[in-house]
Amino acid sequence: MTNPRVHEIATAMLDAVRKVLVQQEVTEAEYRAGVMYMMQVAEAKEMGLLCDVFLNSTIVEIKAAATRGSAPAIQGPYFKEEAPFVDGKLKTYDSDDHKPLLLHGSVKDEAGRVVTDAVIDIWHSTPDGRYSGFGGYHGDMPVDYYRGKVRTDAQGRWRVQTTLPAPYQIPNKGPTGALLTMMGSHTWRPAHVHFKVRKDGFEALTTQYYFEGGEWVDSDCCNGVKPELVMPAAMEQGMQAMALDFVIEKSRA
Ligand code: MBD
Ligand code: FE
Repeated sequence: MTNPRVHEIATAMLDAVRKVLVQQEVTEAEYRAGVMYMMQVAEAKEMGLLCDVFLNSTIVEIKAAATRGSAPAIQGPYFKEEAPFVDGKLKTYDSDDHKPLLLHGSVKDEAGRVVTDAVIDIWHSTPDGRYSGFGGYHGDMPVDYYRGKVRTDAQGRWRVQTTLPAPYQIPNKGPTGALLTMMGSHTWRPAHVHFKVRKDGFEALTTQYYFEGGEWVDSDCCNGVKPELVMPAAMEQGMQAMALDFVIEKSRA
């Protein structure tokens, strides 16, 4: 069955790729190497990573241009829908060498009205740059570590304690890291915390925040940093803290 949207986008993408093949006079050997590369990406289970490293920021730009809510950011490949609700604290390993991080704030709509019962997914890497629930390079951390869901209260406020994430390196033994390196890029992302804010009747907000002065903030290999997403260091109750007031917009039906 014809799907008009897929037809239009897939045709346009193929036209764009063909144009490059012709322009660069790509040889049969180069073409075969490229096909092999894509097979290696699939084999390494890095299709999601590869796409998000190079293309997620463009999708975010499209979305950002149309939103009246908080700045969206790249989701990346490590979101897990099945992350559990948590009571004020994400599960982390005591054996990890880490510093506490307090995250809190509010959720409001475009008119400044409090949004109660919004669900916020929060996820980030371990201090050594791994995500739970993915296996392989990331180890066998259960999916309830370093991620969780919280709800906004009757005042639209939310709060969770966790540990400070560190810069994240794209697995540099894998094909995505290899391509970045061949393209002259490093393979690092600045330390960041991911958020997804959802409430029935509202557009989902997917974003992430960075730490001012953090390593790689000025040269994220995923092009995911915008000034609005870089938070100054703040201390609260003896902990590093980030205060984030999210604005979500009503669904455009
Ligand atoms: C990440 O942790 C991430 O957030 C993105 C966008 C890509 C790769 C790794
Ligand atoms: Fe990430």
